[in-house]
Amino acid sequence: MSLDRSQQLELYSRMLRIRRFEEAIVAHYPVGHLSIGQEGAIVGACMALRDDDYVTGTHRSHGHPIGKGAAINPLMAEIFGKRTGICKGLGGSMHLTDTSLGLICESAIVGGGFPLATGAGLSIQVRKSDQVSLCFFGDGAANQGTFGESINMAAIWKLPVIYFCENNGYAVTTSVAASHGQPDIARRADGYGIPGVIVDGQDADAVYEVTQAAVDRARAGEGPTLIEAKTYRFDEHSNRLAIPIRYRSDEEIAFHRNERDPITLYRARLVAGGLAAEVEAIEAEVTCIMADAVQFAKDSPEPELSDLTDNMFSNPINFPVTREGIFGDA
Ligand SMILES: Cc1ncc(C[n+]2csc(CCOP(=O)(O)OP(=O)(O)O)c2C)c(N)n1
Ligand SMILES: [Mg+2]
Repeated sequence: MSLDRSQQLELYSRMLRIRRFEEAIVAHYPVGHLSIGQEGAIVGACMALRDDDYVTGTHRSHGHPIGKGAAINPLMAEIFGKRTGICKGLGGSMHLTDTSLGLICESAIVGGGFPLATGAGLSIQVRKSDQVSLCFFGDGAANQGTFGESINMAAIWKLPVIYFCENNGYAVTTSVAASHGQPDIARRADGYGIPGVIVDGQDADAVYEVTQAAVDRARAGEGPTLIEAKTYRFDEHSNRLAIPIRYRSDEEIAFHRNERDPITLYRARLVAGGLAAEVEAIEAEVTCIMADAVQFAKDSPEPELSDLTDNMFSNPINFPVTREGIFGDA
């Protein structure tokens, strides 16, 4: 099943929102791990999901909520650490999420999303709901023990989970070639008796199609699928992180930026399909959305000190919290 034209335009808009959001961060509040270069994989996958489907994410956390269609202002304010942020300014760049859209969390613990997404899948099965749960993870996370433990359980219980690897070729400075016995993570699916699919992560339509097939399978009660989108991180592992070693060549980076940019490739496809005017309108709109979001974030108030102990599942802290520290006198 393919996306119709209006869905393709929405897909383009969401990819562009991720790119412009992160460019705004670099310009105004340079923190975090950027998804630039990986937008095709993220949004292609999210377009196969309903609003009430669950998603877990990673430390590279800006793309997933935007890919699922979250409002931009609260996400930007969160980056700026403001009270109007989606996590009230207390989560920050690695925990951007929007629970109103089924985003359970973005986990900065590498491999931490597997059990959470699997648990959400179990919850769906117990409640006899027809939702699905999608777990974004990186190639580095695939070598955590939680990968095998979670996927095996989902396989034997036929949980409605899609394990979606954004394989960008590196875990910080460690290449897939240096850390995986065989480089195709999706081939591991065979060991759990579930389908494994490799897809070009820079082709958002192709990503959508394989994810939609996995979602249909999960909703039909046939269990999990492991998808591996081959993608590429254009920027450094983390914004402003100075990496003292050369672990990839300038030629490699230039090739991906110039020849394999998922947004450029998708734009060309839409324009060739006669949608140039619509594409330009989206580009103008996204520029305005980001300018508004940055202004909103700048104008928003800082959190109050008392916010520190609010919004907890239980709040055992019964002493005054002061600027001098939680054990202060006042
Ligand atoms: C359990 C754990 N170990 C180590 C780290 C430090 N760390 C943060 S990101 C990262 C690399 C993750 O690589 P990958 O899963 O490929 O995701 P990518 O950064 O490429 O998106 C590491 C080792 C961590 N956050 N959690
Ligand atoms: Mg990686």
